[in-house]
Amino acid sequence: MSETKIVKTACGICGPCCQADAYVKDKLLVSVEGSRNVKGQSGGLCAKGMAAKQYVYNKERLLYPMKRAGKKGEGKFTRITWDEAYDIIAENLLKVRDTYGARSTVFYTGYPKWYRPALLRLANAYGSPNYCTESSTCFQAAALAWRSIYGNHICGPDLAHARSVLLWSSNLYHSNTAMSGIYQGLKKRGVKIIDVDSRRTVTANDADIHLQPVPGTDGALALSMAHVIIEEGLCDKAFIDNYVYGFEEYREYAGRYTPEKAAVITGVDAGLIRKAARMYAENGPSGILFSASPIVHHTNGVQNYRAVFSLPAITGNYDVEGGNCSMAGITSPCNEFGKVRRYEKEEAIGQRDFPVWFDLSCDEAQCTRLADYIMKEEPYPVKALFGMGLNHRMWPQPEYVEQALMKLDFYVNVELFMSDSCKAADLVLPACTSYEREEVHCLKGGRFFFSNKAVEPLGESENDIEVIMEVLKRMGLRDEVLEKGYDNYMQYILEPSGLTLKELKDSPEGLQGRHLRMPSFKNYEKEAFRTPSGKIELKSLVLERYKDSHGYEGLPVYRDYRKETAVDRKRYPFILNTGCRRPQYFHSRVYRVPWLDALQPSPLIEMHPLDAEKCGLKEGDTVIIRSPAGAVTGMAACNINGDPGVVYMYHGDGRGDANELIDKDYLDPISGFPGYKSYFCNVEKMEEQPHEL
Ligand SMILES: Nc1nc2c(c(=O)[nH]1)N[C@H]1C(S)=C(S)[C@@H](COP(=O)(O)OP(=O)(O)OC[C@H]3O[C@@H](n4cnc5c(=O)[nH]c(N)nc54)[C@H](O)[C@@H]3O)O[C@H]1N2
Ligand SMILES: Nc1nc2c(c(=O)[nH]1)N[C@H]1C(S)=C(S)[C@@H](COP(=O)(O)OP(=O)(O)OC[C@H]3O[C@@H](n4cnc5c(=O)[nH]c(N)nc54)[C@H](O)[C@@H]3O)O[C@H]1N2
Ligand code: SF4
Ligand SMILES: [Mo]
Repeated sequence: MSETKIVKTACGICGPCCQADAYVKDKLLVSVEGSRNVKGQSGGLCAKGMAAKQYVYNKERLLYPMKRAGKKGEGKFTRITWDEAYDIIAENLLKVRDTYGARSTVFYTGYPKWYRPALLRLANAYGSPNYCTESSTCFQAAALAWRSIYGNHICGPDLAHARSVLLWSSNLYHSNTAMSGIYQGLKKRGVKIIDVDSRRTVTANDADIHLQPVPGTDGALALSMAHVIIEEGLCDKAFIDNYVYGFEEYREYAGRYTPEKAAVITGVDAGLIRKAARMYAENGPSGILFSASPIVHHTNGVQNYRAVFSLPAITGNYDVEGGNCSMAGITSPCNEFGKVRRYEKEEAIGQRDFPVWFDLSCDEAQCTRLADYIMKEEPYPVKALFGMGLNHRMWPQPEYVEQALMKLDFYVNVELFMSDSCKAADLVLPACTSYEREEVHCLKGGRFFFSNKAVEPLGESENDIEVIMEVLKRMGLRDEVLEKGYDNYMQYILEPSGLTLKELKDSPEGLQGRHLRMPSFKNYEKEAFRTPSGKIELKSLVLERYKDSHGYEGLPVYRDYRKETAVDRKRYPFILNTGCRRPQYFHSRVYRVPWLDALQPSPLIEMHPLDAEKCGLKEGDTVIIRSPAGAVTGMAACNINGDPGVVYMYHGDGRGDANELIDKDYLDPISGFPGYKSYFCNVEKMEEQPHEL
């Protein structure tokens, strides 16, 4: 019997990576807890993190490389060696490149973020413009909305100095454990909080003002706030005169959205809209805390967020202390993200459909329509897919995506688990968790942290970046960073900070980077905005380029999906909002974890009690939910969190997949993001086995 040792490591179950202490005995992980005294971390882990043991030692973990043995999709595999696996990959990917050209191979990753720059390097070395990620449905549309106005990377709020915070919209207690602590700090400091959320949440409960719009009507709400600010003379006239382009047309357009009109569209009381607008404009400096997803998961998502992001421009809350700033806090330079550019010499998939995505330099291709591109061979044949953490259930109509995956000449998925998406693959390769690898983390405030390997990788599972490095080598491709091995890769990340890997490894609590970048404000006084006009564009000249070809508008125009979608509302009376985060789940990945799965017996269909009564339902009933795209079963959960007329359901659950209800063509025409949060449905009690499921 050996002693229990504590290893300083990290939980990577949801991505941001909380520092964790792993208790290891006889080479096995026996328990985990959050590292104490870490800045910005409460000390505890969340429910998912606490279930780490069942995640690492899950019975669905992939342990060996495996090759398809049966028909595509049948799920039959035989074990092979890594050597054989690499040979198969090199042979197939080189064959596709020779026959169809490099662009016919897509390099794709799902939500996992930590190995992304290495995967991009591999795609570049191969010569494919098609480096794609799950960000074709997450964050990038918000970033695009911001960039179309200000021309730079999306700016977060300077929370340390803000007097008001406009939280539009994020349920921090459920989706961002680390931020929820900071949010509590704001409250203690007496910062005024306006939360815009279509439901009454724990986060909304702490706000001074809660605006509760009908999902997807946020653009109208933001325009009416702008209307109040302009009408009441609360805007920053000097800032607008000097730095803003298109203000007159914007003013005229926002003028049409009186709070009374917005109240009809959004369901928010006109008086409350006025109060919120005054608080944001008068109790400054004010920062907008935004989210990666709920506002842009609508068919008018980009324009709705553009309306929200226009507010700093008219109030001067841009790049000032306490506002939304290009650099609000201390950072340390590192080479982890954003230092490699995507290969752009060839047309990427998505480029014809969503040109602004590419003009505003999203460093990845837009792949929401990937299944269509594969099935229809448009704009050119896509024949191979090198996937890492690919989960087809994250997309609308997943069964169609699955069919497309099976049409490929060659599809490999590097995964932790034998997921449904692996079953469609020709080859599956086992990755390891954060507890089984070493990693350098760049943290907020210019800090770095080294997470140790707590236990040896299970079976023959491997660190994803080492897999990428070997694939590069086997294809005879060159990349100056990937060629030099994993230790060198970690040193490369650290290089700009002035730290060495050795000293970081020797500092279990982490280290402050030696080269720090200090906050800087009002950068616009020194350099022009990186927009076509050189100013902040309330009327976007980039969007206007595509007015005739794609119908894009330069102003943040509000369009109402309830009027514009051709759906029989008598048949589908409810708005369907899928994917609001639940604290115990993380997309598709932890349903297989018994402790977490036990918290919810089947997919919940959340409805207002008044709607449930109308449908003759009660809490706990087994129900069938239908949309024009499909039908799934679940369990009715009646609560007053949302308003009547809206049904909420989480996604990623193979037992009842919300994405089977979303039409694959129901997309925002600017960003390509699916309208996950405003489609249409009805709900019925399930009396007997449905025939058409
Ligand atoms: N209906 C609906 N659909 C949605 C959303 C919604 O709100 N509603 N949200 C969208 C958004 S915002 C996002 S971000 C996407 C997320 O969508 P996904 O990419 O599906 O996210 P996950 O299920 O977390 O992760 C994908 C896979 O990565 C694997 N994985 C985890 N860690 C590693 C690792 O270190 N290495 C490797 N190789 N694999 C790993 C997991 O086992 C999992 O199978 O879903 C989108 N889909
Ligand atoms: N536990 C857990 N945490 C997660 C994730 C997870 O799957 N599980 N996923 C991660 C990922 S990939 C992402 S993108 C983030 C997202 O994190 P959040 O931004 O917090 O995402 P949501 O919970 O989907 O939406 C936030 C709030 O927006 C409200 N909402 C929904 N639709 C609308 C709308 O149209 N208008 C307005 N005003 N409000 C609306 C919902 O009621 C919800 O309370 O979470 C991350 N964190
Ligand atoms: S928030 Fe939870 S799941 Fe995510 S890294 Fe931290 S402990 Fe792990
Ligand atoms: Mo996301």
